[in-house]
Amino acid sequence: MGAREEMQSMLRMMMMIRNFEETADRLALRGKLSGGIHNSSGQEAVAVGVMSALAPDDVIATTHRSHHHTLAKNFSAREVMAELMTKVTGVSKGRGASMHLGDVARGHFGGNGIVAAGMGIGMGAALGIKMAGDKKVSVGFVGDGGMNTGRTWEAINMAAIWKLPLIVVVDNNQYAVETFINRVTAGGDLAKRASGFGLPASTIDGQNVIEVRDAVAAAREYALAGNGPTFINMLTYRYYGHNTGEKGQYRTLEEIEDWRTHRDPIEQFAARLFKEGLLDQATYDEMKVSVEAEIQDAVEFSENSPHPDPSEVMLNIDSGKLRG
Ligand SMILES: Cc1ncc(C[n+]2csc(CCOP(=O)(O)OP(=O)(O)O)c2C)c(N)n1
Ligand SMILES: [Mg+2]
Repeated sequence: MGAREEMQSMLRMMMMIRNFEETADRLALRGKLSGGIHNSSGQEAVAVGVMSALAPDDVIATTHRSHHHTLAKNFSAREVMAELMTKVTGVSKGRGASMHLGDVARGHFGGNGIVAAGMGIGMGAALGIKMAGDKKVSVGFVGDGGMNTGRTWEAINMAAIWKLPLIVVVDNNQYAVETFINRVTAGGDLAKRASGFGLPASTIDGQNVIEVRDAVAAAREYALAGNGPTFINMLTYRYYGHNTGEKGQYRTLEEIEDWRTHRDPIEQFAARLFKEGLLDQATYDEMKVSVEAEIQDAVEFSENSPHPDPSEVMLNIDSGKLRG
């Protein structure tokens, strides 16, 4: 893929994620999904930047807010939307819904309703990779809220002493439900805290998709060379409430507007591509149209798909096949 094509595909993926999330949230409010969602709008550059630096075989383990990671890992809008509607055509055959979708066979070790549990799973996957002698890495996503929970640091400690190929990505949208991170973080500096475990640790602009991609690419090289884990705190922001319908009375409208206007990851990246001659208006307009069509198709596909047969509810799922 040439540079122009690669950049445009990263931009389009971020646009697709935004449209997907806003559409899914609206559907949830109209009672069309099985429950609500945790909308990742505003955090697209973290997901797309990370996945752009990974190889298809690399694995991820994520959180309750996982659609952006999942779509960026090349799961289709159709199968993610179908999963939100708990349909058999979904990523997890309609068993996982929004918070527990995943497919181990495709390197996705799942979303997780337990804050920071995905980090432990990501560390376990990294241990598995090391024991098998595979040349790949595991990314453990965790939110800022997960930074103040013990299991995160247990996992980081183990990854550090065993030099596991783990990249810890803090999808730091600065709020844990209604709690602003600075109010609950002793010492203030997460990267400094992580560096106490003896691993490279940094804080970067999570709204800059290229900065994210480059930081993860470096961490990946470091891990593949046998040096162990890296910790990257990515500063980002969520535009909507914690979950569907949550009103966000703990922050000001000005704060949200400021991020949307000055630090939107999609608009910043599009402006950069325009400036560098890698994008023209006609192409950008056409991307918006094709993204809208893709999401509308995903909704229609999902609405027309069946729910799993109730007789299969107690069966296990094994690499896409149902067995007793
Ligand atoms: C162990 C545990 N404690 C509390 C909760 C309730 N809870 C769900 S999401 C959340 C906040 C998570 O914040 P963060 O890690 O920053 O992720 P974000 O929602 O911002 O993506 C909390 C406290 C939970 N699901 N699991
Ligand atoms: Mg958060």
